[in-house]
Amino acid sequence: MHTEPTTFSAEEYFATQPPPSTLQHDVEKVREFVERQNRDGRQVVLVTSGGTTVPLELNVVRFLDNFSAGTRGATSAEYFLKAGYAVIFMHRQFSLQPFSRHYSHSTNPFLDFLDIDAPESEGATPRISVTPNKREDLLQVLTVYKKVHALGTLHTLTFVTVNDYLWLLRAVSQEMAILKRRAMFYLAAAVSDFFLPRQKMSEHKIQSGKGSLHIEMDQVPKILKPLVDEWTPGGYIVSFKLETDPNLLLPKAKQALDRYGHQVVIGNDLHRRKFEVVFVSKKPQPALPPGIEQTEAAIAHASDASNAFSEYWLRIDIPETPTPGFPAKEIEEDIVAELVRRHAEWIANTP
Ligand code: PAZ
Repeated sequence: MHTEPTTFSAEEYFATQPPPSTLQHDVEKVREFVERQNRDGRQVVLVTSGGTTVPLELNVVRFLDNFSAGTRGATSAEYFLKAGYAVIFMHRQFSLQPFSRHYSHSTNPFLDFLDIDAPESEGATPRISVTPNKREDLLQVLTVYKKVHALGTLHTLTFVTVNDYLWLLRAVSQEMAILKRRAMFYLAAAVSDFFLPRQKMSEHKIQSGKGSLHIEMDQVPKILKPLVDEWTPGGYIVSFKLETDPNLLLPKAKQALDRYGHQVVIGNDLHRRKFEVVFVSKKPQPALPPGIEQTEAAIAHASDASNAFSEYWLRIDIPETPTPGFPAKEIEEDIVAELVRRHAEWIANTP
């Protein structure tokens, strides 16, 4: 049976797609966290990280996935914590997380840096110690990790499907509205653009007997618009744009800013993302004195793309021999430093 694809508005989406079963519980925990950070006067950043899935069946065996290991989000979360922000880390289940990311099972397995020391006397229990050349790195990570735990400035949440992600994003951003300008949104997750509405999903595993598989997906609603306008109108919103064609990076970033009216788009090319990103934002247009009409020249000036947008390229050198788990320099350190500076300036200058 062929059914026409539907274009969902955000409202229609939430009216027709069911919330994840853990939503209520997750929101209560986020509320407690946000209220505590608000009382303590901290800036809070929501970091989204990892890719969303799109299940093809209700009893899900197969799904489409979006590319992202979670490196950008997990690394950035650490730098935000170091900068004094409280972090809500909303990530794809089992993707990289702050701190433990240094000991990923595939690139730096933790069992490889533990030694078994010979027991001091016969019958004594052998002790475990950290390999001497790994101690300094571990001590540094562990020290910050323990400090963050003692302060209670990191809260983690997980999603798997794009539906989980959308429901959580809406609920968390609504909770963060009380923070007003002190809330930042750092949307680094790779979110599917297409999905299969529940009503069109097969209940059981799709059978292969019919030959080739044809799936028509609907477009995921553009949620940046309600995020900016309704869910958290006071927040500082940074979205990411991933492209594989470098010629599309700037036009797509500018299009997103025009459409959604948020503060920054960070553009990154798939193959260059670890050492090069571009910050795109709208240039503030000079205010006209009261009573003076916009002249045609002023309007033309503002709508000329070269005057309307600012581009700031951030690049780092790539080390020739990176240390697993501990690269010499991470571009996220500079991304976060630049955003922390811009956020502070924006808070100071926005009435
Ligand atoms: O998680 P990762 O470090 O492997 O990749 C990060 C990224 C490329 C997914 C992120 O920087 C990004 O661009 N996120 C937005 C993707 C999008 O355009 O939907």
